[in-house]
Amino acid sequence: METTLIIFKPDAVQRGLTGRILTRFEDKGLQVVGMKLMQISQQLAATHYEAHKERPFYPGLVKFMTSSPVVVLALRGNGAIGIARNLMGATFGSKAAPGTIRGDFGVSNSFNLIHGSDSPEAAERELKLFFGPGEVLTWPRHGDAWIYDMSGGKAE
Ligand code: 3AN
Repeated sequence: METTLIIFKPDAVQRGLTGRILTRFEDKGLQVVGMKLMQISQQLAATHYEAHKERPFYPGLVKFMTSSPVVVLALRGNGAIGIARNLMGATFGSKAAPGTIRGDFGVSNSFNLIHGSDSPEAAERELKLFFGPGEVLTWPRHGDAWIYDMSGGKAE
């Protein structure tokens, strides 16, 4: 099982899309194992986006991400990182395919609604940045027996 870090960015929260975007992930079968509303500090944004520090869009990105509350989630499932990225769609709203979150809910390139970890290493690092000890839970989900084929002894 993988766990990925998802952020509903300020535009998603301000536009009242939190519930509709969360539903996409729940409908797919990913399990919510962490969730909170928070305001990202300058320092946290700088750490989270340190790989983009030299990019021209970096100052605007940090300003945007710290401008208003976000919802952060830890989502768990088999292949959760790739599944979440596919549900999100391409980085730019103008290019993202219909049926994806970015493709269906936005047209902007910089206000692109959502962040999702792009690798297991990134997920591990980002989950630690946004969730403290005890904030990501392991809980048995009633429906798992019908979301996964468990007949072989593991989730398929
Ligand atoms: P993704 O979020 O699809 O993984 P990345 O990792 O390439 O995209 O970029 C991280 C974030 O930086 C994006 N979510 C987006 O908000 C922002 N970003 C990337 N490229 C640009 C750009 N050319 N102009 C404005 N913002 C950008």
